[in-house]
Amino acid sequence: MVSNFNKMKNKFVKTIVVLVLGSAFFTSCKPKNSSDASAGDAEKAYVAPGKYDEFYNFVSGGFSGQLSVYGLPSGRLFRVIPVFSVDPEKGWGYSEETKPMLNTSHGFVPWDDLHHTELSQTNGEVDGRWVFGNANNTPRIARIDLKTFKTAEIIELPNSGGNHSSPFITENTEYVVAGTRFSVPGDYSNGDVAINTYKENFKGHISFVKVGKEGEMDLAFQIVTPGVNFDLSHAGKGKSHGWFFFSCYNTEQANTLLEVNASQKDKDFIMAVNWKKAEEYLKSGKAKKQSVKYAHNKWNEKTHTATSEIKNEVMVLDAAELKDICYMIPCPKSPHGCDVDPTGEYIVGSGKLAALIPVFSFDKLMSAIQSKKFDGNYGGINVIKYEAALHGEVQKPGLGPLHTEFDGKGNAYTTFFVSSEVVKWDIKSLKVLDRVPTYYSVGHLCIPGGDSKKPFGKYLVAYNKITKDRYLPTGPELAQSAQIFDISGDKMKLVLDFPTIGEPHYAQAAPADLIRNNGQIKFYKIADNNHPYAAKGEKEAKVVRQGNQVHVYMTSIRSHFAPDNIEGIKLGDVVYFHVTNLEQDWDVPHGFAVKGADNGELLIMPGETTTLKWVPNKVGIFPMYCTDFCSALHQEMQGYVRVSPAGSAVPLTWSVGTNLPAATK
Ligand code: K7E
Ligand code: CUA
Repeated sequence: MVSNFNKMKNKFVKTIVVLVLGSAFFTSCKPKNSSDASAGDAEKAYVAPGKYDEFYNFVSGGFSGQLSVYGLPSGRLFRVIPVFSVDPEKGWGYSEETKPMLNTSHGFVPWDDLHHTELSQTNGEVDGRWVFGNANNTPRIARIDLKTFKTAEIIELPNSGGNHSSPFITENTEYVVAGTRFSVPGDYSNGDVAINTYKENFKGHISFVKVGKEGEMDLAFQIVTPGVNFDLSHAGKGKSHGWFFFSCYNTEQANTLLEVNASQKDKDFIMAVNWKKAEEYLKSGKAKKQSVKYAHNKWNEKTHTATSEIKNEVMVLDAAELKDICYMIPCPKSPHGCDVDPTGEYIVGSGKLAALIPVFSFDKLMSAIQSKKFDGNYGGINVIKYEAALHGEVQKPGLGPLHTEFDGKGNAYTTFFVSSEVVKWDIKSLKVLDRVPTYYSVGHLCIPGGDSKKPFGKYLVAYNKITKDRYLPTGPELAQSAQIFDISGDKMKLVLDFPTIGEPHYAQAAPADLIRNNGQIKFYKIADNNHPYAAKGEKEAKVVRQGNQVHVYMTSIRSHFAPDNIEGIKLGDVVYFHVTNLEQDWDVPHGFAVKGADNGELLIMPGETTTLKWVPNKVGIFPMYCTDFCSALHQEMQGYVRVSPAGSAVPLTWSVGTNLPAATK
C-alpha cells in the first residue's frame, strides 16, 4: 500500500465515513473486547516439532526487496530468498557471480521494493515450478526457481516507472505482465519535458513478458496507453482466458498532490486487454519497434554464475490506434485490487475510496463490446457503459476495500484497510456473509491458490500494516504481521498471529507436497561444475598471479580450506577467492570471510564455486575463516593471508598442512 494511505485514512474517516456509514467504522475496526483481540484457535496452527506444514507461503518482503517463505498453518519462517536487494548474509549481490543479477540499464542497483508474488500455473492451477516477484522502483520482474529457492532470472522493463501491477500471469504462464504505476515519457522519446506537460507527454505502458518452457523470460511486446497510473491486475481464466484486467487510478492525469487531485472523479477505470488480439497485431506487423535499453539477467546452474545482457529494442502496440485490444470499464473511486474469480466470469474492482464493491461480468463485457455499448472514449480507448458490464455491487461491505481472493466455493474474501477487516461475500448474490476484524489495517490477503482456477481454501492469511499493541514494542518501528484464519466453515476463525519480514504485500501459497516433490536440488554435482575458476579437488587448489590480479583457487571440505596459508600478496593487488565447496552431501554449506574485506561473506553450497573480491589496504596478516557451522571442527576451519608492501620480494606461495619455506625467513 502507498504510505499516503495513512494520511488519507484520517481525512477519509472524517469526511466520508462518518457521513456515509455513521458509526459502522468505529464498531468494525476495533476489537470488541480484549478477549476478542487475543482470541485465536491456536491448536489449529500447531505443527508438532519434526512435522511438516501443509502449505508453503511465499510472502513479499515489501521494502526489504526480498521474498520470505513461511509454513502454513504454523507461521514458521523457513527462508528469506534474496531477490532485488543485496544480502550480505548469503553473499547475494556481493559475490562476483551474483552481481550481474542486480544489473540494470542504470548500472548495479542494490535495492528494490517487492510487492507481489505470483506462482506459476498450468491450466489455471498452481504448478509449483516458479514464483515471480516485481520490483517497483527500478521496474523489473524476477523469477525464482522453486527447485533451488533461488532467483534464477531478472528482466528489466523499459518505458516504465514503479512496476506495481505486476507480476501477474496467464493461466498457462504464457505471459507475466507489468503495468507501469507512473506514466512517464517513453524511454524512446525526449524525456526532458516540463512535468506540467503530463497530459501531452506522459504515457502509460503495459508489458507482456513471454515465459518459455524452462521459465526463460522475454519481453514480447508493450501496449502504449494514455497517461494514467496502473495499480494492479489479474488475468482472465477459463472463459476469459485471453484477457487481462488492469485497475487504473489518476485518470484525472494529475502530476502533483495526487492525494487530492487524483481523487476527483467518481469513477476511474479497469482496463480490459485482449492480449490474444494484441498477439495477432504483433504478428501482422502492427507494432512499432522502439529503441530502449533494459537489462536481462540470468543465473546459470552449471557455471554457478549470472550473466547480464543489455537489450535495445521493444515492440510497442498503440491502444488508441488498435481499437479492439483495450477497453475501459468505469470503476468507482481509484480502484486498487483487480481480481478475477475462479470461473473467470467475475471481475472485482476494489475502489480504495468507494463505499461499495462493483463486480463485473465477463459475459456482459463481451456483449457490451459486441453491441458497442460505449460511453465515449478515454484518450482514444472506448469506454464501456458502467451498467452494461456490471454484474452488481456489494453494498456496504466495509471501508477502504483493497484486495479479494476466492475459496473456490463461490465465496469472495475482501480486505478493508480503513475498517480493518476481512469480509466474506457471495460472488453471485453479492450478499455479505461474514466479517472478522484484523489487527490492524490489512493490505493483501492470501488463500492458497486463491487467484487460480482451483483454490485450496482452508486457510486465509491477512497481511497487516499496523500492529500497535499486538506485540512487544520494538522502538518506533513495530513488527509487521500476518494473521491466519480458518475458512473451512461458514464463519472465519482467527487461528494465529505471526510477525513477518519487511512489509508484506501480496503472498501466495501452494501445497507443500507440490513443491517438496518437484525435484528439489539437494546439492550440486561437483562433476557438473563448469565454473571457470572451480577447483574440483584439493589437488587443483592453487594461487595464480596475473599482473596485480591474484586468483585463489580454493577448496573447502570439513574442516579446512586449501590453501589455508597464502603469502606474497602485495598492496595494490586485487585478490579473488574462488571457493569451491567439495562436499557432496545435503546441507553442508561452507562459508568464507576475510578480515577487513569491504564485502559480504560467501555461503557456498555443496558442489558450487563462489568468488569473493578483496582489495587489501594494509600490510599484515589477515585471518580468514568459515562462517557456517559445518562440523565439530568448524572453529578450526581457518587460515591466514600475508599482505606485504607493494614491490616486496616475498614470493607468491601457498600451502595446506605444511609450512611454507618463506615462513621460516
Ligand atoms: Cu495493495 Cu503494493 Cu499490492 Cu500493498 S499493494 S497492500
Ligand atoms: Cu566449514 Cu564451518
